Amino acid sequence: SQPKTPSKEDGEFRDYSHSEIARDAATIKNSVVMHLAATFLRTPSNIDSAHAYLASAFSVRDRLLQRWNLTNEYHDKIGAKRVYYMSLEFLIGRTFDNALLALQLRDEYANVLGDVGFRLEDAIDEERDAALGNGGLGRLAACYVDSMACSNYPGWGYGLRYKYGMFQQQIINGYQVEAPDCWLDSPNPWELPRPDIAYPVKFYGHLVRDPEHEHRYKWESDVVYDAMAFDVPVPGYGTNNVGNIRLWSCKTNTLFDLNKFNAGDYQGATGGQVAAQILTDVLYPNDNTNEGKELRLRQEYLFCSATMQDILARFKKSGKPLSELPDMAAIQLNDTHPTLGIPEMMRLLLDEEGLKWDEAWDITTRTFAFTNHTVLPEAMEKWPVPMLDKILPRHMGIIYDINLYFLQSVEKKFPGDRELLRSISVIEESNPQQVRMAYLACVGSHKVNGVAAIHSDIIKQTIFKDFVRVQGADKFINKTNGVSPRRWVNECNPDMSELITEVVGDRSWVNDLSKIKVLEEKVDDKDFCKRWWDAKQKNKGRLAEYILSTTGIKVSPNALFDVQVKRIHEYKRQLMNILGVVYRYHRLKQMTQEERDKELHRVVIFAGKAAAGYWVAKQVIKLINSVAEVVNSDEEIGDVLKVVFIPDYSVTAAEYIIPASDISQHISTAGTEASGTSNMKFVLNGGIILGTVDGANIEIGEEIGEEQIFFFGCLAHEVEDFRHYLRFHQPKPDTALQTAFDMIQRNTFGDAHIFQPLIDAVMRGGDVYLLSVDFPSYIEAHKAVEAAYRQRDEWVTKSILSVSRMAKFSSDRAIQEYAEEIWNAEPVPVRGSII
Ligand code: B1N
Repeated sequence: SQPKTPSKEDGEFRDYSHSEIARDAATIKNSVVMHLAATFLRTPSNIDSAHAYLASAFSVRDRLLQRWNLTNEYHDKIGAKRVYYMSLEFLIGRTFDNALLALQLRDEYANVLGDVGFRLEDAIDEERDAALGNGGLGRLAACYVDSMACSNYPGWGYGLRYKYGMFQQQIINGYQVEAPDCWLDSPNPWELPRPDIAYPVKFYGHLVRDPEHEHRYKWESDVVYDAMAFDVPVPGYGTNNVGNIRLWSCKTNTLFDLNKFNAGDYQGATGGQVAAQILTDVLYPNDNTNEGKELRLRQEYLFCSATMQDILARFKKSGKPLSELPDMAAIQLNDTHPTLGIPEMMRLLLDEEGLKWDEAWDITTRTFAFTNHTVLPEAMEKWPVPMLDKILPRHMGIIYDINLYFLQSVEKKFPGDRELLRSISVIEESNPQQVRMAYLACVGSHKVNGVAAIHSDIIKQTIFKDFVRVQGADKFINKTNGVSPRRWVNECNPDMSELITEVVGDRSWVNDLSKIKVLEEKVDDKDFCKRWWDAKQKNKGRLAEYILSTTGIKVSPNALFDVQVKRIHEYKRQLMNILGVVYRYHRLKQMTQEERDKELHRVVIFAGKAAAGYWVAKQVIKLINSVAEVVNSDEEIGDVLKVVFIPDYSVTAAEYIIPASDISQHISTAGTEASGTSNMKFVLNGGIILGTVDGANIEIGEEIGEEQIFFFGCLAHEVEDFRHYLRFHQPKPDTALQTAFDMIQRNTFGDAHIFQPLIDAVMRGGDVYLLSVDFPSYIEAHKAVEAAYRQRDEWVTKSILSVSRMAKFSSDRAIQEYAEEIWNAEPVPVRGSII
């Protein structure tokens, strides 16, 4: 049966506005002063900007937590169906400014801070990023909980509270050096510890079979950790609803061994604590790679077990029978990392609740859905059977049974097809055997989706090909990614947002991006176009200052800003970009000064982290910095070409960089970038894309029109043939690519031998990412960009038209599609007259 959806008519809405904390200046000032004194032992005459930030943040937090309470009480009361977004990563960034805008209290807090002698901007700058994610996948999770809150879905994120987030990147002598991200060193106003909400999580041990029940076991183990909840409120913009991200942290107090301490064994006394704590200490810094480390498996299980116990506990409070769980809860798996949630749910239903296998399996598969985010083979999660069997013996048994029943159903449908059984099995028959987590996630879910149209097609033709045959094509759908217009336009680009607001008539576009369509009417308005251009120039000025302060390099905002910022990965081809820069430098050097003076000035901006163990990616960073050093100090070149590597890319850095781009590069080998999400952010901020026919670039092109985007390179369906050819033949680099290689090999950028492996990967390693194939069209595309940028009026037209046609790429649209087609969940606004 479906949950009853409340409606205005049946009077089930309750108005909570009477309990809202007052919003007047005096009340706000009082609360800030109160926190200064009572939370931080400071007086208004004895503060620094760190405490100005902290006291105002705690004051804002009070308001959020009050709404948080009301939201959840209301959802419980009306029995709303809940959505749980399970992700090992939430790349949240800062919260203060976001919360001020959501609550529409920014001016009020700016005034209060002004009264005590501080600028709001400086207070905002005191906040550390919550960087509990690597890149696109983690940031997507953060945008999705933002959209769920803003669109009034009763949705929660579930994740881990890493003590150390994404590492800090330093650049020393041109090389990346990693330092720990101690983001919890100062108080974090944006989390609420919940010591009363904690669950035991077991590891290792042995099983005792229940003789009475076929699928019921008792799992006995001495290794039990406690996962404790921390709640992170997610402000909904212009709504009373506040969402939540519940993050688990390993509790260690109970693991102190007093007997060992009393016997003088001090290290032994805390050994258990150390072993437990390390579980939630660090985020694995891998993006699109699977390291296969045992600690990671234990992290994943701690996360899944605590989350399943919490979801079941909340459901059971409703008093409904377990068979109704799928009507009350939808669980979305953000890639395979939380897949152990499936066997863990089965274990709880079988062993703890005493359900029969078929009932438990029906409940589980109707509750779970799975999003795949990559087709790169090196990213596919597989766990060795012996490792799983040792750490999670019960789950290994459940996975075997899931697979057994699944394969029996396959055999029934396709009798005697042993090759099919081998290829579709959840267990890979390698030595040792491995559990294929993507297959387990697929078998245990009722829907599987990719993250852009091309990607969803590719997974149906590759990793899930057999599943489409066996389970039907309807199970496999597309949900193109989206980004939050709150953070990625309204917050990061205030000047452009003012212009949009002026044209729309109000700020409602922030929650309904379809409204920006009207911008299109302004393309012929000369004055408006000028102000649009000026807003971009102002953002470029702001970025120029940021570049100066982070790198010491002076760049001119009058140059074309050409940006590639994302994780460093071979498939994303930062190498192709820097080789293009080398070729450009060569051409400039061949020119007379007179010829050079006529060239378009350009600043090429890179930023991004490499996984700590990814050697090739780290060499690419070194090459970029080496080229930058030579080019930037070449007096003949001056401002005609500058190359910048901004260290320590982060959500906050992105908020400076993205609004300031003229063009941005999204140049993955066709078929390798599942979607990309920064491509959407750049265009939404008036930038133009130079990109391959890959991921969401394709749909962006469809929406904004091909005149607004610079495509180049081979197509996804051509890649296999090129790769096959290059396995047996040396690439034939065109003269441009050869020129770039030669310049490097002549030691122009320092000792060439350190870069030789990068050249060898193209020339001797089969050129897997097809640099030699795409380089000529890449150079041509750059020429087209340059010609277009010189026509300023037409450029601004492209920019405005693009933005006006980007509504599809709001994460609100994505969340609505998930809710309607996968979760069967509805918005439940907490009513009131607060806003
Ligand atoms: O997920 C993003 C996409 O926009 C990107 O195209 C895609 O590359 C990214 C293992 C990943 N896919 N897989 C990962 C992250 C961490 C990890 O440990 C894989 N990240 C993506 C959002 O859909």
